[in-house]
Amino acid sequence: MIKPEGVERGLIGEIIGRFERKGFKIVALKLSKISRETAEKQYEEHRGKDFFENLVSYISSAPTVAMVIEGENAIATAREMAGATNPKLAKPATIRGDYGIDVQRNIIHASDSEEAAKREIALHFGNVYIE
Ligand code: D4T
Repeated sequence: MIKPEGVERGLIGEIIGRFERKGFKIVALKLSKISRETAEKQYEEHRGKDFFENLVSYISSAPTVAMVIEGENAIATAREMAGATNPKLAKPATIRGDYGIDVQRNIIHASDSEEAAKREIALHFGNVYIE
């Protein structure tokens, strides 16, 4: 998912392009302003943490781009391409290293397991995306 500042700063094409050039196939794509309820579900595992409220408000504040990418080792590679959660620690040539502002405005979210990917695809695409 490209987070609100990635959309606002005109980085949609740049970020999608990185995944395409890496050889992944974009198999679903959606620009939308997600509801607070959907944001809470996406970040359910972080409920109760001190940053949860701010994170949920932020993610549901402006349009985001959700996408499903397909390819070899997609989950681990996408997370490597995203870089460290904190952009200040993320390496150059990673998405967060190149464009991230701070830990909340870190440009991109990437599913961290197959289980999370399945859950998040269903959350954002429902039965529009059929494997
Ligand atoms: P995601 O899941 O969005 O790809 O991020 P990470 O896997 O790299 O990081 P995470 O689960 O620890 O954090 C999820 C999400 O919360 C934001 N966040 C995190 C925040 O706003 N403040 C914080 O202090 C932390 C740790 C950023 C990513």
